[in-house]
Order: sequence, then structure tokens, then C-alpha cells
Amino acid sequence: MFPYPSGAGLHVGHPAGYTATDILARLRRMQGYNVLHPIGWDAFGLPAEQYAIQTGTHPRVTTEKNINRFRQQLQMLGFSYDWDREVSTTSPEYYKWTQWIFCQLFKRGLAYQAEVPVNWCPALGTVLANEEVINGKSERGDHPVVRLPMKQWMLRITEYADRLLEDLDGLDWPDSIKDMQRNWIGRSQGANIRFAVQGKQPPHHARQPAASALQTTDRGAGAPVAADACLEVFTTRPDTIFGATYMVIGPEHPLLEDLTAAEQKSTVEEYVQKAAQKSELERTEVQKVKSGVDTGSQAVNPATGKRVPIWVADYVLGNYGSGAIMAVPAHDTRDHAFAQQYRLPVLQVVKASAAEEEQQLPFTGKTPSLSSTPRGYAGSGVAVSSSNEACGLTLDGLSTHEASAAVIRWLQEKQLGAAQTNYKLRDWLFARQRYWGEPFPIVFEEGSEVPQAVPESSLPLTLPETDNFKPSGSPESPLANVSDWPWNTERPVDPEVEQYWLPVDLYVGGAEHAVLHLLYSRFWHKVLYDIGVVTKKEPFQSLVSQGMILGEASSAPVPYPAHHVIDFWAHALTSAIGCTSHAELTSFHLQVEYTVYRDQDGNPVDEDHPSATACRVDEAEVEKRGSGHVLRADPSIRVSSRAHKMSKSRGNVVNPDDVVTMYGADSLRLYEMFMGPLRDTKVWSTAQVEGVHRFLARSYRLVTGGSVKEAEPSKDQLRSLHIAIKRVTEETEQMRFNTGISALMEFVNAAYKWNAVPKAVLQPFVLLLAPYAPHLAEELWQELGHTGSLAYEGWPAYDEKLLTSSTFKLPIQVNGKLRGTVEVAKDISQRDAESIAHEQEGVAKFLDGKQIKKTIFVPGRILNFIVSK
Ligand code: ANZ
Repeated sequence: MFPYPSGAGLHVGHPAGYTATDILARLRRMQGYNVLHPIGWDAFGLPAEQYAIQTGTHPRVTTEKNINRFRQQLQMLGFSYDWDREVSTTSPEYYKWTQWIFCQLFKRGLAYQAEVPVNWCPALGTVLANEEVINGKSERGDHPVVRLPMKQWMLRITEYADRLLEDLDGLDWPDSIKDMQRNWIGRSQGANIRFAVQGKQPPHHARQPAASALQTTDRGAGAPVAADACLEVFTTRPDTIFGATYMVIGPEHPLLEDLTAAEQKSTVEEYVQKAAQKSELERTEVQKVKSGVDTGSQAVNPATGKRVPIWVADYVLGNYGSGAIMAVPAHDTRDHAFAQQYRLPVLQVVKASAAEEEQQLPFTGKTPSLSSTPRGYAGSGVAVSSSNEACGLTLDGLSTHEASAAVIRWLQEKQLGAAQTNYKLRDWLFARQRYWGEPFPIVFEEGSEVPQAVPESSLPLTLPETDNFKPSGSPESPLANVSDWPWNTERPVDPEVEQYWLPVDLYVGGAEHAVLHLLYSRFWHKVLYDIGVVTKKEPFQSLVSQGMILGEASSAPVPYPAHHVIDFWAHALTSAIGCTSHAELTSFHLQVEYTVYRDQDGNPVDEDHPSATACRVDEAEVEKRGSGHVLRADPSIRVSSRAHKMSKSRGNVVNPDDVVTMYGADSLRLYEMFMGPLRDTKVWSTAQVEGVHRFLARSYRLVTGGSVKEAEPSKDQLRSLHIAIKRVTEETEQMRFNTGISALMEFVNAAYKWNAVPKAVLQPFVLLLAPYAPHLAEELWQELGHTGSLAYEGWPAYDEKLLTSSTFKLPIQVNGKLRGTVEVAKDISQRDAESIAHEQEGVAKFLDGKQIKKTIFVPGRILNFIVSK
């Protein structure tokens, strides 16, 4: 994934993914593949523009500076990118095609304008992104923010919901990310049900189609009602209809005003205003205390024929389903909390079967004081108290699945509703009221409100040169101030090139993009597929998301398993490896939080104890014990230590430049790959950088230390090499880079035991090292007498026959007792084995003067003499 070139420069999290693709790119090149390893900058965006507004520096200047810094840092780490293809989303040559694609979307009705609420901050004179609004105030300056409807460009991603869902199955992506996309698309199957509304008379002008709903009187259960005479709800649990004891409409529901009884008018209005300040997340959080007010109107539950009150509450969202629900407090967690709070009736209509009860714990109310209310159960089970012969609906005894189907059939028959599939996915709000982004390639004719796509020959529509990129003072884009637009000309994707390269074989990036970039890009690509620009349905066949690197913890595990412990040789380092002193490292010592957990009586307890409260303790009070920590004053009390995400505010950010200065680029690459599996979350430890650094130094000395000979390698030496080739190849191909490095280390350990190191064995080793530590490997390659680069040398192949040793330790027994072992060729004959056995002192002792009655020889396994006593 291309980075956003922030002002802070590269973070140690970046090289984790970038080293991984670089290792693979280098391996595949050496294996003879044609590799395209691209890089670019996702460089439009808010921070550069915010900075511009504060300092007056044009965003282009800041962005260019940041890109240059990022490029320099990536080059310093030796990533083998195809720099000829470097792209920046801010260059007109690039966004020409973004615009071209936008025009195609527009022509197909997939891009449209709609009135959508934006966060308008009058004091700052700008529209804010959701992340910039905290509790209804601007993050910067703490000014009030209002939600204001404005015309925005939207992309109709919802049209692709089913395909985005179904095509996930064929992708080689982490299951967690596929699941996140599935949840985000959120396909829910259920029913729409119409409830007849009672009470208040409608206004004569009948603004809303449903206004006539308000004229209906109680018709009794199951009575058909005209579609416009009611309040429609969406439910995924039609089986629970008998338990619907009240209804809720969202504050933005178009019928709210008409439904509100005169005496409730001011209460409802006040409530709606408050709700408008809240974000969707705040409104729907399950943990949050629910709020709402009674509208004073009532509806009729079509199954029971009973009147139920209609409330307005902000836990019901205006833009999902029909914006109204039937509330079933006995079986829905949110409804349950709400009913408890406002003392609304709770009616159980589903009984958990024994097996289901075990699987899913019933939920309890959040307010213990109201515990007299029945407990709720959100799972499936068997319908109870759910029959009404009069209306022709008898559900008792049916499973949740059967009852739902029965209700849907009944709804259709009575014309009260129908099966319905809904999606959580919304259309993609594509507009930002900003200067620093690619302009929309749309024109409006003088005096017309009708948008038209700019002719393709006129693309790109470049961002106008202006110093006036500040907010215009109205919710419009600063571009509204600009009247002068230059034009330009050119083709999007070469079909031959597309055929050759796509889909991307491997895409690596952080999991935080799971449902934004990774979903949008799939949609965008599918549109390109539909219009014939690309021939593959999906852009990224295989996806790997690298784990996050957390700040240093002092309780980090020992870097190597015992057999890897590397001796402390003098630091004879080359410029390729860099140079360091321990003192320099202290600035890296980063904070870890130490915590003791206690129960309400102050007794120390485990972290997951139900009444555990966390008490922070100072590092000085803590002592290391084994793999964990204890309190110095009372070592029987355990202390948890926890590392954190690197952040400026915690002061635990590690700067890759510093690591490179101290240890060299190869050490940073190798360390980030050696930390653990690529996909895992890992904790930074500078002490471990030192460890891989020593390994590189040993490798260097192995090649340059004077013990390299033109000698013929021994069988043992060949065996070490071929084991290394096999393991490094397999582990690297499988992206298990940490174990690949272990294999390299094992080879070096073995080689240090040899008196002379044959060049024929070292040469392939240097090639194996190259993808991981390219700088050092290139230098060693030259040390071995080569001139050019090794980047395109053939990847070493292993010989299966050489993997196993040709000798083995033959156990020699006398009368079944082991009397000696001797190293012999695997294919040794019985005769040779016997004569060697006789030469062994320990064996001969037991054979001398005895009569050998029988000799048992299992080739390659054992030799046993049976002698008379
Ligand atoms: C009655 C019911 C009974 C429900 C029950 C659930 C459990 P998903 O799975 O997310 O699609 N709902 C419907 N529209 C809503 C809206 N606009 N805002 C908030 N909640 C809404 O959930 C669908 C369920 O969420 C629906 O099914 C409805 O509550 C609620 F035992 O209806 B249910």
C-alpha cells in the first residue's frame, strides 16, 4: 500500500510491510520472474491543507517536501522499487485518470449528487471531517459544529453490494479482513412490516404520503391496511412480532412531526435538536444509556391487535431500514435497555432451547435497580406466547427460523409486509469541501444545475493555481473562489500490460484499511471491469496485512532460542553495517505501563478477575521475575507490563533513521523481519536489533575473515548449505521471514565450526542472504571476486540427495546390550560393519573368547552379536 507522506517521515511500522514485499521481489527476480514492485504517494489530504491554512505554505510545497523525505528514507532502506513508475496522486498525469474514471461512473449513474449532512463549523468557516468533530465541537478550537445538508458527490457502491460480498470467497485474503468486509456490507435478511397508526389527525395538506395513516382507527389484528396508512418497520426477527410492545422512530423520520401529539410537541422538538449533535457511533453504541421521548401517538401490533406507544429515540437511525422499528425488549438488547429505562412492558416470546442457551448467554439489563424486569434473550429458540387464532397466526412451538418464515407468509397474505434484504453499506460520500484534492471533472452550463462530464480529451482538469486555498467562509469548497481552469490531454490502461500484470499477486498493508480503501478499491475496480478497462474481477488476489509494531516493553522475550546465542566478538564493523555504542541507545528506552490489579478489598487479583481494578505502579517499584514482573516490596504480587502503540504523546516512537544510523539499513530490515511472523503484532526491542546486527557482522567476518578457501566442500558442509537453501527458499516463499532468517543463522553457526570455509559453499549463502540484507550481500559478493550486482544472479537450488547425511551412528550391541557406536556409511555392508565392530575396544571386550552364535544386522539401523555366555 502506498504511504501517505506525512510530515513526521517514515515510521518503523512502514518498513515492516515494505521489507516483506522487497524480500519477495528480490527472491522472485533471482528465481527468474519478471517482478513489478511499485511505489507511490497517496498525497492529497487534510493534514497538508490544515498546515497550509495555519502557516500559509501552499500544500503542494509541504507535500513535495514530505514526499522527498519519504523517498529518501525508502531508498536508504534499499527497497528495490521500480522508481520509473513512481506515482503521486497529486500529479495531474495521475489524477487525470482518477477524473476519467469519475466521468465513467458519472455517465453510468454511479456518481450522483445528493443532499447529505456535513459537519459545518461556522467559527472556522469550514466543513470538518468526522474525525475532526468531538462531542459536537471542532477538535481545533472547540467551536460548535452543526450538521448541515449540502449537495455532495456520492458513489453508488451499494449497487455492487452483492458482488462485493460474493467475490470475497475467491480471494486469498485473511479471514479477519474478509469478515470485516462482510459485516460492513452487512446484508440482513428479514421483513418489512406495516403497523397501522392511531391517534393524531393529519394536517390537511398531507405533506407526507403516509399522512393518511393517521386517520386509521383500530381495525383489529391482521386487518389489511393500505401501504400509505402506516408506519413501516424493518426487522430481522419477524418471529418476535408478538413481543413488540412499543415502536420507535428515529429523530429524522419524515412522519415524526405528523405523529407528534400536540402536548408532546416541545419535548419532541427539543429531543430532536439534541440528537442532531450526536454522531452515529455515539447513537448506536450498545453500552450507551438510551434516551428517547414518547410521541403521544400509538400504533396497532398487527399480530396481537393491541395498541403500542410510538416513541422517538436516537438509537434508531434514519438511514437504515425504514428508520423505524418494532421494539421487542425481551429479545433485543437495545430495546431491553430502553424498556427498562422507561418502564415499558417486556414480553417473552422466544424460549431458548437447552443447546442454544449454552451457546449464547442471555443478556441482562444494564440497570441493576430494575432487575425485577424479566431477563432478555437475544438468541434463537422456540416461539412461545405467540399465537392468535383470530388473526390466523399460530407460532407457538415453531423454531425461530420456521416462525420467521410463517410470519413472512402471513404478512404477504394479509398485505401487511414482505420479505426484505437490507444492507449496512451506504453509498460512498466522495466529496470533500477542500482545495487539496483532485477537482471533479464536471461542468455546469451557465445558469444550469445539470452537471455534465468534462470531455475526455480535456482531462486532466488540473487543480488551479491559487494562493487562496483557505476556506471560502461558506460550506462550499475553496475552489468556488477560482474561475480560471487550465486544460490538458491523453489513455488509461494498456490492455496488453493489464493482461500481463493484473491482478496484483500480493498486496501488503495494514489491517486498518480493511473496510475503507480495501472495499472502495474493489468497487472502483469492478466498475472498470464492467466497462471493459480491466479483465479481472478483483484487483488484489492475495492480501497480507502486517501486524502493528508496538512501543518497546522491557519484558520483551530473549531474542534467540538457546542454540542461536551469538558470541560477543569484537565489533569489527564495516561501513555497510554501521557503527554504534551502547550509550546512544538510552534514548530508545521507552515507557512501559506497569499495573497491579486489585479487587474491591484491595487484595491483589488476576487481570481478568471480575472486580479487578487497575492500579498503576512506578517502574522503580517493579522487579523482573522470570518472564514477568513482581512488586519489589512484595514479590508475591504480580505486575502486568504492557507495551503500547507508538505515538508522539506516549513518547515511545522509534525513528527508523536513528536505527539506520546506529546499525545500518540491513539491520533494520532484518530485525523487523526477525521480530516474529509478519502478520503478528510485535513489540519493538532495540536490544534485539543489536542481536541481528551481530549476526550480520558474523556473516561479514565469515566471508572476509581469511578462512575462505578454494577447497572442495565436504559432504557435511554441502549438507549444511543445502539445508539452508531448502529452508530459506521455502520459508521466504511462504512469507515466514523470521524462520528464514533463523535458517541463515544456523548456517553461519555451523560454518564457524569449520577450519576452512570453501568458497563454493559461501557463494550460494551470500545469494540466500541477499533478499534480506541486500547491502551487505552485494558487498560480500564483490569480496568473493564478482564485479556486477547479484540482484539478477540465479537463486540457488538444493539437491535433495545432499540434505541427509551419508553416514550415521551405528549402534553395536552384544546380547542386546549397547556396547558402542561408530560413525559409518549409511550403505555399509554387513561384512564391513562386523569388521569395524571388532576394532572397537568397547565391543571387542565382550566378544573376545566368546563364540558368536548369531549376528543380526539391520542395514542402516543396528548390529547385534548374540554370543554364548
Ligand atoms: C425486532 C427485533 C426483535 C429485532 C429482536 C432484533 C431482535 P441488523 O441485523 O443490523 O440488520 N433496526 C431496524 N432498523 C433500525 C434502524 N433504522 N435503527 C436501529 N435499529 C434498527 O438489525 C436489524 C434489527 O435492528 C431489526 O430487527 C430492528 O430490530 C433493528 F428480537 O426488529 B429488530
